[in-house]
Amino acid sequence: RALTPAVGPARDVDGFVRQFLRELNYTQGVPLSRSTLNDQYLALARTVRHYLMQGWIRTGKRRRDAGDKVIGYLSAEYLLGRQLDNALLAAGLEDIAREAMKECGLDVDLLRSQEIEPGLGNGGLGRLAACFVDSLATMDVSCIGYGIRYEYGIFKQTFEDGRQVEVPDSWLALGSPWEFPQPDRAVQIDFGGHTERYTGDDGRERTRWVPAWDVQAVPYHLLVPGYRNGVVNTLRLWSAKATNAFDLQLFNQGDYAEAVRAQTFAENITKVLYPEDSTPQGRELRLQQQYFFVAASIKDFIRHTLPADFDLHRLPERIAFQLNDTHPVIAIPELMRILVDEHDFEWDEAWDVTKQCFDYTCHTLLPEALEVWPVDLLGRLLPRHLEIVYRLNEDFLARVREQFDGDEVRARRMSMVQENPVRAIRMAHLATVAATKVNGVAELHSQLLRDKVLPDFSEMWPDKFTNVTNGVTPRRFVRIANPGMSELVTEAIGEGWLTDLERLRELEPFADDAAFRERFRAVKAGNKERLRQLLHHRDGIDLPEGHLLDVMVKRLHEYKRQSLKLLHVVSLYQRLLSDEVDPESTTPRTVVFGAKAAPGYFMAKETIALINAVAATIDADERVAGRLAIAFPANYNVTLAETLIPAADLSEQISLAGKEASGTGNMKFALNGALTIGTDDGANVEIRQLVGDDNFFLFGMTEPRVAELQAKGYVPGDVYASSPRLKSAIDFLASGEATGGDPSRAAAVVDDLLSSDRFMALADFDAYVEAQEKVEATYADTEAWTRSAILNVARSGFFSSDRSMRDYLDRIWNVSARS
Ligand code: 26Q
Repeated sequence: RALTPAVGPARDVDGFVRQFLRELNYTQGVPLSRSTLNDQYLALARTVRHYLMQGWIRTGKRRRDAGDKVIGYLSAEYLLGRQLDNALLAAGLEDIAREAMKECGLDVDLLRSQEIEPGLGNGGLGRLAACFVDSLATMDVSCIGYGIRYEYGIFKQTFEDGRQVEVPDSWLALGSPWEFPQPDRAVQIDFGGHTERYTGDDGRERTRWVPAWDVQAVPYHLLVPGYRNGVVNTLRLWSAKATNAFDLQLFNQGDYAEAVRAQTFAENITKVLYPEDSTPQGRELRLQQQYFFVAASIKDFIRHTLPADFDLHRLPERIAFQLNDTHPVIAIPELMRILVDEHDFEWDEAWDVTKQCFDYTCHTLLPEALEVWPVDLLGRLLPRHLEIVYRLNEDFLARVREQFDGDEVRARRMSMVQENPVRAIRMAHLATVAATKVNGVAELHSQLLRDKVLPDFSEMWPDKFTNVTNGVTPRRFVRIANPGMSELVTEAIGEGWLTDLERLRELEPFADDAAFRERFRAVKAGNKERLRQLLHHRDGIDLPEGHLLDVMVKRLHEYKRQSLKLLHVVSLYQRLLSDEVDPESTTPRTVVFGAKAAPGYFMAKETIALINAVAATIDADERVAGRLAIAFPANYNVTLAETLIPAADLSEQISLAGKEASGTGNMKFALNGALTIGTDDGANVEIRQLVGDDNFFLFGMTEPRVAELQAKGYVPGDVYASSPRLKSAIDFLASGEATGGDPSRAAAVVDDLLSSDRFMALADFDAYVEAQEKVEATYADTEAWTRSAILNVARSGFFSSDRSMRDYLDRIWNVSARS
């Protein structure tokens, strides 16, 4: 009998039904007639999983046999979104599954909507990681995504009296059909204790780490299927488990409860995702998470993925670890420790290997977002790693002094150790020194990274720095999210564009085809209808029909300037209430907000409450009914994005220039035929260059202008005093007229804008309103608008994450794709 991997169920409706019923009966343990929707969803998910297993087994074998270099993507976050839709698409089983469910008297769409998305990330960075692993599988590149299996992902947002209330997201509660636990491949992770010097058998002075406690890291693997290519890569997510189920000492002393408590302590490490994405607090548990998952990943790679007795001097031939921001940077001293302390490498030899194994991607420009770890904390948790970082820093600073004539000021600036306000390790400096390549995530960001964030480093190593502009996966964000448009595109230009997105260019001539424009509009109208249905059922929100749909969805942060959008809404409201304009002459508009605030971020939470209060006021005001509406559905997530983005007409990308590293939502909107109103920031710059100025509403200060204004001293009160429209909007807000007569609702946000306005929303207000007037004028010309929308789609193929991955392969990993 040939011991080949299982072939999976037959790829027809019959085979699918059979497997589905088997899953329902034997795994869920219920007959169809007694099964709940959740039973049916789980059985369906497991059925689809069956079809992927052969691909997973074969892919693994092929990669091991070939000894391929692996991309080890190290990311604390993967914001995956629902798995079933993507698995069905990748496996080419959508039609079969639909038919099969129908034969069972079930509705595949209803079952799909049962899935709770694994929200194992905060926002852009986590979603980017999910897009990247999708693209690498589709391009048949060997990649293992390493991360954390948080028991609770990003919180579920609810509103109480318009204020954000966080509810834990128990995505595992109803069963997790997509993961495979591998408890037999658990590894031990050490923490705490102290270090000791000793003399080895060979007479050499050595160091050993004597840890104080440890936990087990249990891997769970998830499938990452390529698009219709039979490739299935792996995501390895680590879960913490107590090493000894019971502390026997305590147990024997009769303190059973204390013994169990110790277990809980260890298992806390992967309990919850930190819901912060911009001003990280130096929390001990967060550092534990970071070390926990990178130490487990490196150990696992060396022990289980590399052949036994592999010569670690050749490690860089087999792995390129990509550091997704600084969150996994503790991997650098960890690899040094393994090579020097456990494998007897000389220091310089170990450093040479380590440097070749890491590349670093920076995702921010905000100084407060750069991670630093206080040395007392690091020393307590990872004493050996702190020593290693100190030694690396000494060597590094010696080089700096040598190269720059003992320039002490420069050495202090570049040091991996910050002295004030507390002694702490600058993770970005450590990453930059170690990495072979350092990249930013959009052209402008990479430029600013070189010139402003890490100028000394780019002077020292100009070739180390590069750019890779972000991208998004067209499988999820075009094909799954927008089936109507996908079909239309295929009809127009044929198949193949989904894995070669630049081919969307072939749509350009269709922008001038009136019949095509008509159909394109019909698709958009259908998408809006789908959104109306969803918001009605999901949130009890009834969107008006026939409005310009103006969408701002992203994390709530001052630099992204939701407050600027809100001021514009208030100004529109005022215009409708004034006698100066005939309401009938204005463009009916619905503004949709979606945003989660970090739970401890006061101003962000105040902004949410204010938006909700203004929305309620406008909603209750008969005078503007049919002309202006604000909707703020709670709990914006990947799943909502998939329905919201394809329905949008206008994409709001209005961060202060120089603050948004890239943005990726901006790309999703353009690819779905929304026009962008945006600042010269992040990837907006490249979107505008590609789609053309005529098809993009640019406004606001450029980054150099922002820097200039900052330097000369920005006074928001002066802007307020000199712009009548702005003054009027702010006064209106402050008076409580936009918040149901309650001025206290607006106080915190208004006070902040008038007194500090760190992100210069007021300075860009007039330009923003003018650009919005251009939006209205263009929207009034339906054909011109549709033409622009089509051109946005046709010219945004560059923003496929397949292209991003090709750039990483060429510029950073020196690996080639098979397709
Ligand atoms: C770090 C330490 C402790 C706690 C939290 C964090 C933390 C977690 C998440 C810090 C930052 C993040 C996420 C950052 C992020 O999403 N950045 C975004 O990355 C996108 C992908 O490159 C860009 O498009 C966005 O511009 C950028 O804001």
